[in-house]
Amino acid sequence: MIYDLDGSISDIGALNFNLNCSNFGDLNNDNDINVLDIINLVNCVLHEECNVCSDLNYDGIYNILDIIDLVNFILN
Ligand SMILES: [Ca+2]
Ligand SMILES: [Ca+2]
Repeated sequence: MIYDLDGSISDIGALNFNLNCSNFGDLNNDNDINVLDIINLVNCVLHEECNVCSDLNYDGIYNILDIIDLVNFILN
């Protein structure tokens, strides 16, 4: 299932561009972008419980590509 930030469930197939995702890549909201956020993203992808801010490449899908984007962002 995919949830919006407010806990509601997104319509399947709906692209949800949420401009409130101010902390790009900071998925656990601790104001730091590090390996913990990667773990957070991996878990949400595996369990299909990602919120809209986890779609780092804005393609509407939560998968390995978003994880790669986050890893690259941290390494850079
Ligand atoms: Ca974080
Ligand atoms: Ca994506």
